[in-house]
Amino acid sequence: MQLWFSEDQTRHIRISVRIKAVLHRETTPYQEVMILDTVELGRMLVLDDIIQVTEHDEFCYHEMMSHVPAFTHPRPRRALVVGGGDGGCVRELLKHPTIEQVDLCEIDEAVVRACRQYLPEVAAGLDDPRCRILIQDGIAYVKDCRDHYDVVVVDSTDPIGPAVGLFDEAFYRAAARALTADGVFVAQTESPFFFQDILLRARRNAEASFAHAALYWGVVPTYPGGFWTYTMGSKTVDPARPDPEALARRAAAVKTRYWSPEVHRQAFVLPPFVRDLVAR
Ligand code: AG3
Repeated sequence: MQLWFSEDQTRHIRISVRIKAVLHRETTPYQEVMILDTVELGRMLVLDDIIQVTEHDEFCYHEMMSHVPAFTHPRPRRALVVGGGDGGCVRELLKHPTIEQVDLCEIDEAVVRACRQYLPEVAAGLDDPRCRILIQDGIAYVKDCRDHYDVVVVDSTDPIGPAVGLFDEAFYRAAARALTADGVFVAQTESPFFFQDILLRARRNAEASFAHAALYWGVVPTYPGGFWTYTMGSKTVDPARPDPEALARRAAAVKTRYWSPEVHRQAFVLPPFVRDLVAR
């Protein structure tokens, strides 16, 4: 028998992944949480039928979400991850020697629990003494923070359900207030092929809330289109022009498989169709 999981990536395009077993399935007040064991991609976290993490390609996403903002900041000490209950971004941020604290603000404790049990390598950082887990709504949490974090990473789901507000301008402005004077913000902003409206809205929000706004990209094979974007806001440092020497020096302390100083710099070089899209 063949068992397949399919995600509708758009209304007319699907990705299907062959499954060995359903390891966990639970309906929470927020969503359906599933962990599937797949034939080719290792274990996979699926929320409301949308692929969030596979063991085989999660590093592509988590490294770009974490290291690009962390290396943009001159000396990050405190970081906040909004969403990201699997712990992948926490694990990457903790690799930075200057990091003293990473707060994870995840709305659904079931995601954290399932990932700790079934995706221990992704969730590895959650037991680090520098990590604090807050099970609460990230929008409400960020609204009450002032001048506290050096880096804010918004590791959200697609803008459906509880994540909708994370794509609003009010949230971007609140995140800017939660950041210190040279703070850096990043959000995952979907595919430039299929979700241009999401990306453009994030871009406008970042421009309205930060001195510098920049888009960068990376490859995540299991996300729609495979070509993924990240939108950054920064209060002082221009993210698109990192100092190559500083990057190379700091990179020596951080072990990665996707991110490198060269990948970091080229990530801000946009193919003309994306450049033109955001320049509009
Ligand atoms: N964050 C979700 C990225 C969006 C995936 N979208 C999709 N497959 N349609 C992932 C959380 C990982 N920490």
